[in-house]
Amino acid sequence: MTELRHTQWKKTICPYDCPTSCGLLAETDGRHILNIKGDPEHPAAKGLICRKMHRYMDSIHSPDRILTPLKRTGEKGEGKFMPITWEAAVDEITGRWKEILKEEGGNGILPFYYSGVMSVVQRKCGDAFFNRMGACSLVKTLCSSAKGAGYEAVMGHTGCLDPRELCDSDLLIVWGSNMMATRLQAMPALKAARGGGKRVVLIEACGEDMAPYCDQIVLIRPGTDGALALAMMHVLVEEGLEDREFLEEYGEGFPEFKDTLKDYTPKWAEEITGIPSLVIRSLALEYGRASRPAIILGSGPSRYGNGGMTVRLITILSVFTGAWGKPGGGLCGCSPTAGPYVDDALVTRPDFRKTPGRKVNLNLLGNALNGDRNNVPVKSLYVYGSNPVGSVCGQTQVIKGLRRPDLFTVVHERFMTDTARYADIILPAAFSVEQSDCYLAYGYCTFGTAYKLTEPAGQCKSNWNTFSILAQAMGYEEEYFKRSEEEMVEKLLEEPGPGLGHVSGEEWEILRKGGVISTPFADHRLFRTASGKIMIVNPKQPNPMPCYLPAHAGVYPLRLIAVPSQYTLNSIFLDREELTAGRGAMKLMIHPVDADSRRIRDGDPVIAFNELAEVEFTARVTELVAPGTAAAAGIYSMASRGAGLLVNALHHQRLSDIGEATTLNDNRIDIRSAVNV
Ligand SMILES: Nc1nc2c(c(=O)[nH]1)N[C@H]1C(S)=C(S)[C@@H](COP(=O)(O)OP(=O)(O)OC[C@H]3O[C@@H](n4cnc5c(=O)[nH]c(N)nc54)[C@H](O)[C@@H]3O)O[C@H]1N2
Ligand SMILES: Nc1nc2c(c(=O)[nH]1)N[C@H]1C(S)=C(S)[C@@H](COP(=O)(O)OP(=O)(O)OC[C@H]3O[C@@H](n4cnc5c(=O)[nH]c(N)nc54)[C@H](O)[C@@H]3O)O[C@H]1N2
Ligand code: SF4
Ligand SMILES: [Mo]
Repeated sequence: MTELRHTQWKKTICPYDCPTSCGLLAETDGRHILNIKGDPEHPAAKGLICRKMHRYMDSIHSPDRILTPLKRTGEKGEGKFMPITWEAAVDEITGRWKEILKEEGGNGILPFYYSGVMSVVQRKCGDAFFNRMGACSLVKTLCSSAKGAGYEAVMGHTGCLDPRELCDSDLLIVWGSNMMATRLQAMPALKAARGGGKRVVLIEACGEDMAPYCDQIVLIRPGTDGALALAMMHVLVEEGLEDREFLEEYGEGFPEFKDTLKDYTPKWAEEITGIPSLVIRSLALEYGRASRPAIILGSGPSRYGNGGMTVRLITILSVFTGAWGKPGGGLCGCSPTAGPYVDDALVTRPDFRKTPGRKVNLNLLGNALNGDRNNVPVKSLYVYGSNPVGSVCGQTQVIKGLRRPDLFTVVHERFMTDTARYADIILPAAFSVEQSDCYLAYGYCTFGTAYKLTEPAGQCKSNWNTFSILAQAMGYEEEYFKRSEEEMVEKLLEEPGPGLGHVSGEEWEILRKGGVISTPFADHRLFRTASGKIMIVNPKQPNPMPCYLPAHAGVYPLRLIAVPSQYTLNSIFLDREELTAGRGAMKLMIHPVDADSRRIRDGDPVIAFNELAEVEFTARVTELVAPGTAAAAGIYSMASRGAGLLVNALHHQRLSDIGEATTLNDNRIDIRSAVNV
């Protein structure tokens, strides 16, 4: 007789780095997660989840999961380890740190995390520990901080459109976002708009995934979107389609800015962007004649040396016809909420830091590990919620640093990632369903809590619990380190931020039990800047007058960009064979003109090269990538490619104009065929 298992469906939240933070329902018997589906009660996703998360339980119960602390027995990078106890691991880690602190002070120790888990407590709690230690202070700008800085330079803290408002838009411009991969839950709005006779225009450097869902595809030379935005505004002014009253009443510096626009003709922009001037003109006219146009802005165009300025210009374009404040009009894809939901400082505890600490930008990890003009190399690296070998620019420098025999590396991980292979000690990490937390969706006005559903597998521990025992071994006495993660979540809810100002008793009950609530959309005419006005000209910026800045230059002919894959999320989901098989080999998309001139055919092995490295790909020849562009989809694992380098070996360690952000789309390469080589 088979034993009947008593199971229940419980609410939880997807922990990954997506704008939606989808609600999930997990079927559990209290020990295992048996099934996953979308939570139809989630206010934004409404039950729609991506293919990656349908079988989340396969990742949670994967035979490849790391279940005990491990100590390295082979060479760094070789991937040979033996199990040890938590006690031995913690003794060794804190013993080494105490020595380093005595010899070098906190500047010898570098904490490193980014987007593995996108919650409040588990993601950010390490800041409190390393603030207390006085370790290096990590500048966390691996994703979209140039976009954030560019938007803020114009709109301050004004909330942009929540995608649920797009149902009212009368023209949709998808600008540098592969929504099929990264904003799936906003796709129904796009489809409904087209069904209702509205047009959807795509402005992309690589339109492979989105082309079937758009009426017009405008392929643009990477890093030149600022020129397009300026030329569109030139046409709007020429045709009297700008909303002068709105711009003069709510904007600062419009007359001066308008005077600069006369030079930015469509012909001028054609030279820079590769878009025919007639197309620029007709796009501007269509935009100017719409009453409630929405620009859905992705982060792609911001990951350049001119990325902050590009976003400033697109943001100014979004206010130019007075669309903001009309239902569905304006900009979507920046920050939609009307104020923080929780007080991050309760988790990160900046007050624990007694000395400022050496600032290390995580995009410059290679320099931090190898030393540069201003700094000696760090002595210890602690990585959690990140896989920098695959995700950070300058891969060969990162690996060179990680190979240093005198670098003491600890990686808190769930799987044997390319980074974990270089660790001296690996600590086993918990999955989201094995820990408690709160999550704010960065693309929607929603906030939620998710409580532990099962005990962590094996000896895995959450980030919070790991830092608690490390703190104890370091002798840190603060009450903070003695709290449980549930108590921390409770404290955040007890002292909410302004974004939770309107929450009803019923909604508090949802948050206390675990679930997601929706908060009111921002008032898009309440300009939350210092002056209360839109900063068309911003005297605090390095270039107060918005203008065209070129991206980083390079001697090689093709512009290399990174595009997301629908099968993976950065380097997450590499444990799932059905997803990695669906994604296929590491491919580089190029236009037929660039393929033909190099005698490369679709499916050929090719070598991409520049001054930094040579990396092997499979060519995908497509007219849906802009001529002169090479697009690499997704992050792969070196281990699965026979230790071959990844695309980020071709990326320079350079920062954006504002926001100190990654410029991973701003690199030049050439390609040669590897057939018969
Ligand atoms: N399936 C899946 N989902 C994801 C991710 C993933 O890897 N896979 N990543 C997650 C993360 S970390 C993030 S930050 C978000 C990102 O989500 P979004 O911010 O919406 O950005 P992406 O969809 O990554 O799309 C960037 C697009 O910019 C295009 N692009 C690059 N350079 C330029 C340019 O100069 N001009 C123009 N017009 N387009 C350009 C690229 O071709 C790409 O399609 O998605 C998240 N969701
Ligand atoms: N070539 C290329 N480079 C990119 C991108 C790209 O598209 N192409 N995307 C860029 C972007 S937008 C981003 S945001 C970054 C992301 O870069 P990273 O932050 O490095 O993200 P991932 O590569 O997904 O690695 C996250 C790791 O965290 C682990 N993890 C998950 N949950 C937990 C947890 O609770 N605790 C601990 N300790 N670990 C956990 C996962 O197993 C995974 O190995 O990469 C950037 N780099
Ligand atoms: S990975 Fe993104 S789209 Fe998929 S369920 Fe999670 S939040 Fe939603
Ligand atoms: Mo990101």
